Amino acid sequence: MFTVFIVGTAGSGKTTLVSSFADWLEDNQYDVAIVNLDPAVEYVPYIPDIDIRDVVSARELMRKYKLGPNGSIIAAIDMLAVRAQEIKSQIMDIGANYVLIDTPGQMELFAFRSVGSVLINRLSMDRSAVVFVIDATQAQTPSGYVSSMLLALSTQLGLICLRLTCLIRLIYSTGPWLIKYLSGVRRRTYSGRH
Ligand SMILES: Nc1nc2c(ncn2[C@@H]2O[C@H](COP(=O)(O)OP(=O)(O)OP(=O)(O)O)[C@@H](O)[C@H]2O)c(=O)[nH]1
Ligand SMILES: [Mg+2]
Repeated sequence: MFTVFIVGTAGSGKTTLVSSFADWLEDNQYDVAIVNLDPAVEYVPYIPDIDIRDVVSARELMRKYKLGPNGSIIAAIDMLAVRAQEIKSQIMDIGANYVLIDTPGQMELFAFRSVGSVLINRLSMDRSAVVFVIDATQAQTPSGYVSSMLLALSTQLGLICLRLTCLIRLIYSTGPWLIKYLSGVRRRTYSGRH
């Protein structure tokens, strides 16, 4: 089982990539499951096999604890991290070869807070990858490109035992390229960083 976490800044194209990559995998006879880890999303263009909104809703947390939109997502992810084993068991029960995991665009979760990496590390199977999506329009200027790469680097620093790549979104049909990259990801054999 291969878990692929799709992370990136708000609106960079994570959900679209999950959807189009899942379609491509299915069209090419790969077994795929989708997990939505965004507790605040209203609409997704795919049918998730596991949807975190069934466990915790950011909207409900906003009402209950009088939080703002960002605070409620952070609170929701904190709650999910505690229940990560339960979610991992559900993922394992599906038994798909590829599990694509859509994440919220609040990058502080993965770049600056430990909970993001804790959640990713707890949900990772024997083979895992994190794909960092960068909005192409953000990367058009040198300063935009460098700051996006630094954000990707700061995300990578918090992740143990996972490889991370950066993908600049330009086209929808990234399937062949992505599967080639993923096939090069080694099995996890030790608990150090690489
Ligand atoms: N032209 C173009 N538009 C894209 C591409 N990927 C996504 N979009 C558009 O960009 C917008 C945001 O895409 P999403 O996939 O929702 O982005 P996201 O990163 O999941 O957003 P959040 O979950 O809110 O952080 C949508 O209108 C998409 O149709 C792409 O590769 N090319
Ligand atoms: Mg999204």
